[in-house]
Amino acid sequence: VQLAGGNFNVSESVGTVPLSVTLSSLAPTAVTVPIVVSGSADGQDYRLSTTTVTIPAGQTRAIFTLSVTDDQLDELPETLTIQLGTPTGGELGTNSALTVTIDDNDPVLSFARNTDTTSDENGTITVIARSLSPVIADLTVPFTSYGRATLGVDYTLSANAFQFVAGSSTAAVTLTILDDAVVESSEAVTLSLQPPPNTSLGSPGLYTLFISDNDTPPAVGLDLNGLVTGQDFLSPVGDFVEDAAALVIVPNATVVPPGVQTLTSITVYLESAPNGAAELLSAVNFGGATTTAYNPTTRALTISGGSTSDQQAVLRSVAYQNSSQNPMSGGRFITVTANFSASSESRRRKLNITPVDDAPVVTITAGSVPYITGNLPVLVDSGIALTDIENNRLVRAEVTITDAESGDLLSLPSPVAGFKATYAGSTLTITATAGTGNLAAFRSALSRVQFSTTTLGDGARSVSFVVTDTSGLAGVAGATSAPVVRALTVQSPLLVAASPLTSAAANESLTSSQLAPLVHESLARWESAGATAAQLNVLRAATIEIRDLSDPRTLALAGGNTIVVDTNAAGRGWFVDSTPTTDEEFTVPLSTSAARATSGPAVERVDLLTTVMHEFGHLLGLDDHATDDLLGKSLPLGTRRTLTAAELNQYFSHVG
Ligand SMILES: [Ca+2]
Ligand SMILES: [Ca+2]
Ligand SMILES: [Ca+2]
Ligand SMILES: [Ca+2]
Ligand SMILES: [Zn+2]
Repeated sequence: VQLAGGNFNVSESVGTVPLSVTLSSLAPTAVTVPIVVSGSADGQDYRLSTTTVTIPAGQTRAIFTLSVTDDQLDELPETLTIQLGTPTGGELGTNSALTVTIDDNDPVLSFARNTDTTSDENGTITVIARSLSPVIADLTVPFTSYGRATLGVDYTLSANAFQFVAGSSTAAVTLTILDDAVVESSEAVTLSLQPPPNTSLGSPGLYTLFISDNDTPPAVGLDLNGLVTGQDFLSPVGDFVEDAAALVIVPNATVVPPGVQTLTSITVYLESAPNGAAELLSAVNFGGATTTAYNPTTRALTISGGSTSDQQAVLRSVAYQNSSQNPMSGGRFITVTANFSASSESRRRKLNITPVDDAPVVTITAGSVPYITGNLPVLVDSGIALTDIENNRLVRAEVTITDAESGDLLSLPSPVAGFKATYAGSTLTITATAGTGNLAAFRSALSRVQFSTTTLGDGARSVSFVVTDTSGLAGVAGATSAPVVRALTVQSPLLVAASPLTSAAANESLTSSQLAPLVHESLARWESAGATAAQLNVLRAATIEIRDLSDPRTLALAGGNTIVVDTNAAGRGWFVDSTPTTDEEFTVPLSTSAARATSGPAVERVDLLTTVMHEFGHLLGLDDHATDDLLGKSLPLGTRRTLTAAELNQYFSHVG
């Protein structure tokens, strides 16, 4: 008795396998033999039809069956050794055992879905493969792809196989769809799983992705930016922002003559141009197509000549420009008309215009403003001008002394109706009490800004003006003007030379009747020294005030055509010469034009004649001198200085 056949392999899906026990020769009685099973497979993996095989008398073969269980577990191969036991009625042959290896057929592999459709020609799709049960070891499952969509042209794949990780039951591959500009029909790609050995293919084993084209064929007729409804103007093509480069209006326009017609010309028409000649259309000629220059009267340009595609190319280049610095905001409508041989089509587009706030401009008067320390405040620039292209209201003006000294002050004479002014840190800030003010009102306020200082010493100041507007645009901050600078020159007044105060003079107060003869004599002396008729007219027109100047050394000063003389010569007392035409009180000559008194009332007082003559020099445009002549910066007590013809010539040779 022995087994028929040797060792063999079966798949787990094989079902039932017949096995034979044979006799070497006919036996007179039935032969019975037991079957003993061993191996790694257990009762859950197979079933034998019997445990004892009986070969009836008169036969040499008996069949029993091995049924293999097809489970869904991913397993290693399992073995099953069938061993014949000791027979009854026969002897055991040489082939008494065989081994069956059960090869696993799991996992069962499939796609998670069998199809997807994209409505757009871009994006990525994650394709999932799955196994019915978790894989027991890392598993690579290749696939093939085919279809009208072309790998590398219409799509790419992240891998050419699904990689299952041990313990998992899904794996993914990313399919990336490539967008082209070709008008084409829907295309499909199909992936086909290729299960490796000892796995099996489930359902679905194929996955198909349908890729819809997103490129639309040009409509017949005129199409602006893919919108053929005639309502194109409802979606503005874009914003033209003030100062921007020309904006191309219909970069994707298409023109296709209907039927057998041909394209004659294309007209582009700007429906309104509230900014007049600042607004225009332009185009770039292409191929055989040319453009008439934009006509500001008809507000149109016409494209003609060349092929349809030439004219289409020119149409696509049409651009809108607005060079106004104060463009009217809102929309501009543009009509494009394609004139075909037997019909025409028009479409409208809309542009939005966005203005930009330009800063106001401050214009200052040329030249500098003279100021004598201690004098009344001087207007910094009564001729200041303000402009703003949008004529915006202003919120603020700032006037700053950029090189201020400690005694400096900027102010508005109070009150300037409608404005507040605060001087802090060398800056006078002027705001409208109503929050904003118009240009004219701010100009008026700025024209009244005045400067003064108590700081002695010749020098200069720079006064900077800036103003800020309101922009006039919701949510947009205003713009600030570029600073402009008005120059000031600051000069010291005539000072008394260092000297003690005279108590007797403290209560004196010069009168105009005392002053008048000395003014007359000053004029006569300038005339005799050679002043011109024009200069003498300036001096005759001068106003001479007597005022209590607060500085403890200031005797007098000149500004504009006014001379101010201190009431009591800075506390030293004036010497009012009762014989002004002669200098007999001053006996000691100091130079050809100066002398000192050594006795009499002139000695401890300041000479009023010298002081008036000095200030006359300023009215004629002369500056102080560092020397001890008539134009010297300070005047000692008891000293008279007059003027020679030679000195007058020398003074004006410097002035030029
Ligand atoms: Ca299995
Ligand atoms: Ca395409
Ligand atoms: Ca502007
Ligand atoms: Ca402005
Ligand atoms: Zn002076």
